[in-house]
Amino acid sequence: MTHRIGIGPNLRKSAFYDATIKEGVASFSVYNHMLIPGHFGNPDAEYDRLLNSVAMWDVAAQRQVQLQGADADKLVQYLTPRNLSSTRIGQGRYIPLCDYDGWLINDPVLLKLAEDCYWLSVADSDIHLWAAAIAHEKGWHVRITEPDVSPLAIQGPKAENVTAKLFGEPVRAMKYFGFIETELKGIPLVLARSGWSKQGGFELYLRDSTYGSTLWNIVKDAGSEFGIGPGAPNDTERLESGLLSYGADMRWQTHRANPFEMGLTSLVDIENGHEFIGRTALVKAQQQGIKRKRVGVFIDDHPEPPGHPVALLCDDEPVGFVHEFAFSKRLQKTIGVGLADIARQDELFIHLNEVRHHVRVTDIPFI
Ligand code: THG
Repeated sequence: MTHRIGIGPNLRKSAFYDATIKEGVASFSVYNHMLIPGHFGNPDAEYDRLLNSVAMWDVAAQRQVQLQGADADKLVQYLTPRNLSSTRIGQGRYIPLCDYDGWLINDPVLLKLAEDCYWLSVADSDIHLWAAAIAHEKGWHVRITEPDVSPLAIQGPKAENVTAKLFGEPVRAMKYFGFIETELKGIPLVLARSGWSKQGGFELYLRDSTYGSTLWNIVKDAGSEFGIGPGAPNDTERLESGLLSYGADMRWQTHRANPFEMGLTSLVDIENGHEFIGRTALVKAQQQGIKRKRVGVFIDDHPEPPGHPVALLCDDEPVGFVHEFAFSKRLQKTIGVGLADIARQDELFIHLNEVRHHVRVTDIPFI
């Protein structure tokens, strides 16, 4: 079944759009109202490339929400349950964001660029509106913008070689989630050791979208001796590695979850008492006991993924969801992630196209 989606002005184009078209992008998805490549025609080869050599991904749809001003630090700390007091300039942090009821609304990477300037590298929800409203209502001095910043990811075991060839040997010593403001042949960038895979790599945050194709080609040329090729955030690898995907694994509109349920308890700092949105609700949730848990699942047979969450059933009663699944080549099994009632994890099933598939719960990460 093939459908076509019209590309109109509501779908923003990435700075790397022209470059990915030239590379033969075969499918797009939509993330933060922007087109994001899904794959380039050979998902199997793209998975192998990520695991064995190096891939380059247009992740410009990971938009930056910039908080700038004298109260930027106050705002960012109020937005997240994670205590940020020890965060230094040049350090990235993975931070959950919750609403007032404790439900996750995003899980960005935070970059501290200056004492009064932060970027939230957001997942797929409109955090700029949320942050701006809160700042305004609080009367805090902080300006919220979406700057012209477009991340390009280099991921895989040879990503370090490519990045060292481009920026010099010292990048090999960069810490995980550390970043620097730099340039490449006059192109302004932030270079970070990060990315949405567990195969290692870097993200180049391009700071001027007019250089999109130029930067793409520079990375492609430097990477050719290491076998670089185009790719995209890889759902199979992320399931194997247990990385969270806001929008897939939880989404405020359709399937809410709190950070305890999603396995982010270590990022919720209730003990040291900083004030943050959702605190009261999370304290209460913790006192009442957490009843659901993020789980890995093995699914019998090799069903076709439906592209949306499916109910997990126990004695024909819904006891949770499977949010996403895929066939893992490394495990030779269909694996997935979901959220399930802690007390009901035996004899589970899902129904797909009127076929019943047995589901077995396991720990994540798979690999
Ligand atoms: N990089 C950048 N921005 C992003 C993402 C990214 N924005 C959207 C999305 N990804 C945000 N979500 C995540 C989810 C997981 C991770 C990063 C961003 C991640 N998690 C590691 C893990 O779970 O093992 C490390 C978490 C930690 O340090 O505690 O990397 O990928 N720029």
